[in-house]
Formats: sequence, structure tokens, C-alpha cells
Amino acid sequence: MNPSAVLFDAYGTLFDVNSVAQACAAITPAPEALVALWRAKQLEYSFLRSLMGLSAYADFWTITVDALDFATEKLGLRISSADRDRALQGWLEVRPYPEVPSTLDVLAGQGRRCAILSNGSPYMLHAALASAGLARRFQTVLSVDAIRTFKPHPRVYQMAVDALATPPGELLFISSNGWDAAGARAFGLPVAWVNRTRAPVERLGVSPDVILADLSTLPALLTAKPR
Ligand code: LAC
Repeated sequence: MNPSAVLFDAYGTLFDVNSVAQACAAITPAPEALVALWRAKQLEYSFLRSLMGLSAYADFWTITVDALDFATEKLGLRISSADRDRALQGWLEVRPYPEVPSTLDVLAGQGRRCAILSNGSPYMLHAALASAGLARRFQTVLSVDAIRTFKPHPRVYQMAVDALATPPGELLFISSNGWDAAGARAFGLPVAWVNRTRAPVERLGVSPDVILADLSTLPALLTAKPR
């Protein structure tokens, strides 16, 4: 594999969604369970709103707020407006996985462009990147907000191909989300799935080109320098 540009998913891939639990400690003694339901609902709402069509679009921040409200009600948690704000702030301060900065350093040293393609709204993405000290590591930060449709719709991956002005075969898309890896592969991008949780492969009719345990082994996989 010799991609000239490496395109990363954000949440779950660069950023550890579980770290949002710290911001939920005042709400419940089991913040991990809240975040698991919150994240599942956030993704479900993004998929559903895409299926419902353009008029049903709401950006990922709005969806994240709605998903929190659903999750706290479902779990029977009473939540003050200050605690709600603090929990939401968790997404703006979400922690990167430990190997992310060094991986980005090596990729930059190999002369590869690094970009993000995320369902996150520009506001969320830029806040999280600034908080993590990663803002300058990416040449391009692409949010689906530009086309008001969420991954894994093929229009999203096409947007990235167009924005990077690079043939799909010269890109490498990287995601920890199995459904996102499948969506990008079905679209026609080369894909590395970062299977951090040893999850079974999604049965969606396509397979990733490469499976990694985390991002640290990525640069060694890309042996040759880009053309
Ligand atoms: C992202 C979420 C969905 O696109 O993981 O960053």
C-alpha cells in the first residue's frame, strides 16, 4: 500500500469515545453505560436522519444533544442543565488514542497527506482537534455537514475524493467503525479497519483490505514512499 493521502474517521478512530464518560461522572455512577447508549443512539439517529432524506438533516451536534436526552431518560437519570452541558462538553474535549500523535508524525515524515472525514460537525471537530493539540496535523478536515448526509452514504466518500482531488486508489481510508469501513469499501476506497475491540467483522458484503489492532502499526504497513 502506497497512498498519497490517508483519510481518517474521527470518533472511535482518532478519538476515544469512552473518554466522554469522564464528563458524565456527575450524572451517574455508571457513566460508561450511559456513554455506550448515548453513542449507539447518536449513530442510529445519524443513519435514520440520512434515510429520512435531506429535509430531516440535523447536524451531528444536534444529534448528539438529542441522543443524550434520549439516553438519560431511558436510563431514568435526572440531569441538571449544568450536568447536561458538562456531558456535552465531553465531546469537545474527547481524548485522542495514545498512539495518534506519533502515528501522524511518522505519516507526515513519509510525505503523506493526512485528512479527516467525519460525521462530526465542523464545530465539534475543530474543538476536539484544538483540545487534543492536533489541529495542525491535518491538511484537510472534512465534515459531512457540507452535504447534509451522514456516512456511510456513498456521497460522503465521493465528497472526500473530490475535495482531496486524488483518485480513490491513491487514498487509504481508516476507521475503527466497522460500518464505516464497510461503507468506504463498498464505495471503492482502499480501507484499513482498526479493530480496537476485537469485534467480529460486519456482515455487510465487503471486507476491509487490512485489519489493524490500533494505529501504531499503520506506518510500517505503508512501506514505500508516496509517488
Ligand atoms: C465519525 C463518527 C461517526 O464520523 O465516528 O467521526
